[in-house]
Amino acid sequence: MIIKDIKIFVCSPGRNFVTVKIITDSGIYGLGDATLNGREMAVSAYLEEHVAPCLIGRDPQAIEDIWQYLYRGVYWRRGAVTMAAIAAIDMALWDIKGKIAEMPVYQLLGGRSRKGVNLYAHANGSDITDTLNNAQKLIGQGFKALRLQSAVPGLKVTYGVLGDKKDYYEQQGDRPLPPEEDWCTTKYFAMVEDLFKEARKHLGDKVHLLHDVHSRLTPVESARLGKLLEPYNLLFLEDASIAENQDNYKLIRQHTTTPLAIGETYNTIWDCKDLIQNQLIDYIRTAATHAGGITPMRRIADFANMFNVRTAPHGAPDLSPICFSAHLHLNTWAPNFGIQEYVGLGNEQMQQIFLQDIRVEEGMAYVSEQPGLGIDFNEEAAQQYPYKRSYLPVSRLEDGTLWHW
Ligand code: EZ4
Ligand code: CO
Repeated sequence: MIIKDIKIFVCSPGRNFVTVKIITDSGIYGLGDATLNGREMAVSAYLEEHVAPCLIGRDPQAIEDIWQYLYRGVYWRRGAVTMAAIAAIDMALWDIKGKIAEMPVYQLLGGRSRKGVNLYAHANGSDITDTLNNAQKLIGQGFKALRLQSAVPGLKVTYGVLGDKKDYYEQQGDRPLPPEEDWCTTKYFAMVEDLFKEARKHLGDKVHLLHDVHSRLTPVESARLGKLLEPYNLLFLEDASIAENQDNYKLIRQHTTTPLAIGETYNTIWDCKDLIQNQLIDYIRTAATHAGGITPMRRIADFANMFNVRTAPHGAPDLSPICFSAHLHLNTWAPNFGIQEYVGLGNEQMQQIFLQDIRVEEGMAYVSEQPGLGIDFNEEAAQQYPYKRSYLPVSRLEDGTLWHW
């Protein structure tokens, strides 16, 4: 069997997705997600111009060799664009291997470790009451873990609080440019403790609560936040501070027992290495699409397992349902899986394009039992929603200083 063709699709059913289809001479094909929010066309060009020509004629079953060929072989290692491209190829090859073996991918990884995949859903609100009302609705739907985000009084917009925007940072008009948001740590601290105090009062002790700081705090501020939130027993505090300097987390860790999670932007195991081996975090949040695919996600999970770190893959709306499927296979297998972020299975247009049979019940997701990843891609439907340029926002302090988004 050889790789006969590789097609790259960029479609925009409400937001942009980059999808790879690897077609073999046997007729079996595989699908992968290469979406890099706000930089979609860079990955698409990388795949089209630099990756696809090298893979035509190769054995699609040599997943490991192809991964090494695209990573080690290229000299220019790592980086978001490169790793998203490798990720999509890797996912598509696992999909193909599963179809050849007539097994779902989780079986190829080592089989089932649990009956289903625990999810956490997002409860966002324009104020604390609104957030808690939304949380109650999700609890009513059966969710047992919730990420709480609430608008910060005095700021124009707050990360994670969508208002009427259903697709997060969807298309920004005819001449899109990155929206500008503002940030003030003092105003945030005035809100955030009350959010969790009220949450425990109204939602009780049983529900798992999580919170995403989106890297807005300095390490010492994160340490203070972790201490402040200890009484409310979070499942984890996500992206409290940036960890380009992984030592930042030593400072945070010294001061708080609130469990820490990070990793949604990480591209390789090297980005996680110090955090994991020094046991500075509790959950590693790498995504298959941004960390190079299923092959390295498996290595990160095994490495993390040695240091009591559990996996909690990123599950934002800019990861396509193909990535979500890949995560369900990884999560069904990984002995140290923790929890999966979940924002639904996509809008109506997405459900016409990405065809899958994932079941979500009582706050758990159940992986497809179809061979491979168990997801299909409707090319005709995708063509109806062509790419539209779109950007993530940038964030500034109130004096205009550019800040972490
Ligand atoms: O801002 O995926 O936990 N989820 C997140 C996301 C990220 C987006 C960036 O593209 O932090 O919403
Ligand atoms: Co996040």
